[in-house]
Amino acid sequence: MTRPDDVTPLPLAETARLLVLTGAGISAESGLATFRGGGGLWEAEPVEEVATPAAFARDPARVWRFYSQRRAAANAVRPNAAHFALAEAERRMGERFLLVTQNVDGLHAAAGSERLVELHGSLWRARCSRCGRPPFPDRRYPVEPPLPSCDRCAADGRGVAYLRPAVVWFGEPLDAGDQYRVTGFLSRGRLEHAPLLFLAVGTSGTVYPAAAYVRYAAELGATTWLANLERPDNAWAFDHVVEGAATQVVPRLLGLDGF
Ligand code: BV8
Repeated sequence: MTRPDDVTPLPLAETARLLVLTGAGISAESGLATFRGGGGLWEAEPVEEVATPAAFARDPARVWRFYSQRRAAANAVRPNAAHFALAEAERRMGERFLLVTQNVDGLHAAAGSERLVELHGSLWRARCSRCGRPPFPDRRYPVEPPLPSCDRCAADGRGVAYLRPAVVWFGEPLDAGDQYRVTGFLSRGRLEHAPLLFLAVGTSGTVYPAAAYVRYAAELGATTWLANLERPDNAWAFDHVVEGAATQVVPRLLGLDGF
């Protein structure tokens, strides 16, 4: 276990490819609650009550109150030094860099990241709970009926279909295209015989399939790092574990301390 002051930069050789996976911990120093641990989101609202399709079918207003609270919280904060360092690393590495986030708060995009996969969707998009229309930008804060509904379903005479946050709930599949971007990036590294590095930041490694990416990367020959405030249950899966706050550790790992 490495301490923040002992952090040495990742060995980012000219041809190295870097995939970074982030979780709620990278947004903690911006002021957003994480999911697990003291004061976590899921303590206040049990997952099965607010982040499953059944919960939405049972009580859509309650689910919208939960997500409207999260939109309000995310709207009130800004990216931190760890978000900005990752955006700078992308600018320097280009297509040899890919950022994959489990977060739905929009802070990576706000920091300038573009080579970004929002694996679990985004707070800032909505979609219809019935028809297959693509997700679209939405910044409203519904908290009680009448809840926002799909104008296309109404126009097609299919009655009221509620809109829902365009996030991936438990029991829902991740977007196949997003998953392919992750596996394609990692396997291309092997084809090019380029050094492959995998860095996870601020995640407890409890939610799948994201929690399994470190093992997939290792099977492809990647060297793996975890930067986390505390040692999570899946720390054993990483070659290197750096214990510390993301704003202290991430810039140093990327060789961007004080950039
Ligand atoms: C699916 C979106 C299949 C909404 C979320 C095995 C294989 C496949 C699936 C499963 C499996 N086992 C179980 C499953 C089912 C399930 C699952 O993984 N359950 C878990 C609980 C066991 N997975 C699914 O349901 C997935 N779907 O598999 O579908 C399928 C296939 C075909 C057809 C039908 C179905 C969908 C999972 C996505 C769920 N949606 N979020 C929303 O955000 O509201 S998950 C939710 O958890 C968030 O996205 C969050 O990001 C994510 C993971 O949590 P973390 O980010 O890690 O956050 P956490 O609080 O846990 O940890 C934060 C860490 O940061 C801590 O360790 C802390 O120490 C650290 N930290 C704190 N401060 C700092 C810090 N670190 C650094 N600096 C700091 N300052």
